[in-house]
Amino acid sequence: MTFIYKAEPTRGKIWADLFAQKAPDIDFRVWPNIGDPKKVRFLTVWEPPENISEQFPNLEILFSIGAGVDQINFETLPKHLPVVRMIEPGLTQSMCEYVLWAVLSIHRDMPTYHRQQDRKVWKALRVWPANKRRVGVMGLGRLGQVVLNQLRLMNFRCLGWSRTAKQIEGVPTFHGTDLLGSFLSQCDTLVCLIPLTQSTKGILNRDVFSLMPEGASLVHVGRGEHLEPKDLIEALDSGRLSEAILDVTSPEPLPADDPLWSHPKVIVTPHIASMTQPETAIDTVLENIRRFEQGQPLIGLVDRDRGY
Ligand code: OXD
Repeated sequence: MTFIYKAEPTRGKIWADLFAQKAPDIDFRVWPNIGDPKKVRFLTVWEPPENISEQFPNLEILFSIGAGVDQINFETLPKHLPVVRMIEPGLTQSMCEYVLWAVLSIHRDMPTYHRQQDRKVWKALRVWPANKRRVGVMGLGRLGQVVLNQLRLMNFRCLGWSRTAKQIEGVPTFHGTDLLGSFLSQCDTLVCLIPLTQSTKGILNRDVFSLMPEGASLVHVGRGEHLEPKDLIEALDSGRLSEAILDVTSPEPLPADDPLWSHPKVIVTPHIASMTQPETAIDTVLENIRRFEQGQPLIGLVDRDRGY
């Protein structure tokens, strides 16, 4: 049985070594070296190849190499084909690190100190305790929940919002469009971790910013298409928002002439908040193959109607 990897090639080599150690019976191949396409049962991709069903008539699972699946057009896939998004500890840990860094940077005024340093200004601001800051996480899937738990350990006042109702111990949660306003009005820092779907495209817009407290900040680790960049710039320029840390943009890479690059209140990073770690992800992938063979539910199985 063949497993094809079609994503970042350097990490493909690491995956190949891990498969050789942990699952030597699986014929692991890195795209475009696919061997006999009829033997391909598992395919892991960032972007899927065209004509999947014609090319791989015996494909049994399509894995996304990342947590998101918005890069996959479900219309082009056979209806019966299970699509699985990546849920693995290494990716979760890297997302936690990034969000903690971003929230702490904003909380401890690092963007202001960087601007002061540019002007050689030595000026101390009042240090506030973390429990005076409210951090709201939008998106309460696996990543959102773990991030919230870590933020709580740092003593931030945490709250969460999701499309459908979710309970998280010790965290007030809100759901649906009706409660979005109450949630936003309590977010000194808003962390966007929702999946990109038709209904969340452009959700980070003027209306949302106007519902947040004056001077609030944004940490965006979802997808570039969630954000209306002009609305963000307007909110930052008017002082409605104070800072934005963006790990995702539309398009990516962000073009050299995009005003976000040089906006003094924006920090841009090149979509590195979280990354699948082959060393830990291999176990989830092999566990899913085992579950598939035994007819058990797959970890991270995508609900195509929901879009994630
Ligand atoms: C992912 C990502 O989906 O890196 O994992 O954005």
